[in-house]
Amino acid sequence: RHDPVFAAVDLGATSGRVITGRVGPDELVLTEAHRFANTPVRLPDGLRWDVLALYQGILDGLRVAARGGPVASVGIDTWAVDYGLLDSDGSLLGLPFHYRDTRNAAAAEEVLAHFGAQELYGVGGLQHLPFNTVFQLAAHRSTAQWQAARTLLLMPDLLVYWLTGSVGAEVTNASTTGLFDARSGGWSHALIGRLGLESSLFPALREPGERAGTLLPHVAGFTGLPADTPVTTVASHDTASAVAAVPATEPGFAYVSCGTWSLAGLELDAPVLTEQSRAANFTNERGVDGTVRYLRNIMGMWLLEECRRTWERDGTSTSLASLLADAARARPFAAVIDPDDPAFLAPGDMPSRIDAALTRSGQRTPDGPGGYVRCVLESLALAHRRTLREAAELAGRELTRVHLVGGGSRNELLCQWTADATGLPVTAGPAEATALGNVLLQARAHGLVGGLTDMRRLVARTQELRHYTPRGDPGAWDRAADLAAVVG
Ligand code: LFR
Repeated sequence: RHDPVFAAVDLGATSGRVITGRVGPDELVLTEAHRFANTPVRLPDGLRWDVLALYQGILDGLRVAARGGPVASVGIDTWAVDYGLLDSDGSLLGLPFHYRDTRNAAAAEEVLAHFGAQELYGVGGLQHLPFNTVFQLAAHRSTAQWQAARTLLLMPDLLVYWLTGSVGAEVTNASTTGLFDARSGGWSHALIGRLGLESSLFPALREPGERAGTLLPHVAGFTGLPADTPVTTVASHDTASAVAAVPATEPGFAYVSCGTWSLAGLELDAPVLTEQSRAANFTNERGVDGTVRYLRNIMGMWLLEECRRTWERDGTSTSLASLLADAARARPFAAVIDPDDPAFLAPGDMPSRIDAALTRSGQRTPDGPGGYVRCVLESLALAHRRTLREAAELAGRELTRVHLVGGGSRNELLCQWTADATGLPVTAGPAEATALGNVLLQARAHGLVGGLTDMRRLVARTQELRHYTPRGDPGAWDRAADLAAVVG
């Protein structure tokens, strides 16, 4: 008898995957069934997600998974904040906007002019990011689509709806909208009303572990999965899934979930909604089992990936391995940027924007790709340090270790420099934390694992982790941190 297999659908900003995970008392093995590109499309009215291509990629992936043997259940996670609107027939109205669409900045300003940042923070407890759903809705409201909209579904909920016909709002992702009450763990109908939105747009909440539904007949037919295959609600916000799979075995840990974004912070029992926390721009997103993901979004590997996209376009494409080797040889602390400069948010030529930021702050621009990569990675390590120290202070915690999970954990320079900059030991891995979290939440719903502690122990026992201890000259990082504070 084999241990059961779960299918995790994990959509990221640049690609989507269907991964199967086999779970047993001492087993946690992932296999990639299918990977497909996620290519946003710029239309005259904005940057959109090609949600039909994503959905077809999911169906194709589930078909591959089904050929491999029985699948006990399916779970979906994606990035946060973005949504589709359904009309009264349940049809999708237009293509969901991409959170990097530039229309949001003005809308955010408008909302803040009417509702103080304090009021919003006091309820939702979110870091101010121009793409928080609450701001996107303000931009959307002037459209014809809006008039017809009856239901708002966040990306994973929309895909679950297409697979099952069942409508709901998963809590970890709902907590990124700005319309969710960080204290009560429910929609804030008071705030929704104050903003002039209809409460009926927002479906009933679902907790990770609940069964969302079973496959619609045509989905079962296409994929070859039995029609009674359950779609299980997981922590549908990818970051929440990743945090659930942090292989921490002791308290006092901090985490950095590092992919397109670096999400750096702590797991808490209750939100921190103080004025200091708001001013420091920390978010209180919902984690599994009512935990709070107290963290800050840092721009992350986006900066590096967007540099590489620019170089590729210009025909100077180089492998990641050789770029990292060049970065390792480049001069330390030659240039520091604030990764969270809003100028870096939109897609486009990243090296030029880094040049502009460096010139503005009176620094010299790098003279080759290795220099840019070094600048980005050192700046990210400094941002990890700043963020984790502030989080610990605001939450009144002592930190003993940093767990760096996600694709960025494969980047040895970033891991070592995060250890050096923070002065804390770094445990790196698993790179597939999000998919593991997705699989584990399904396995738990099927009675195969216990609570968070249990899930994390299983990850720690079964996944390959690397350990980094701080080395080098701490004074050099202190001086670089002083410089970063000035350029930020
Ligand atoms: C990471 C992530 C972040 C969220 C950003 C935009 O993939 O989900 O947590 O802030 O994407 O949705």
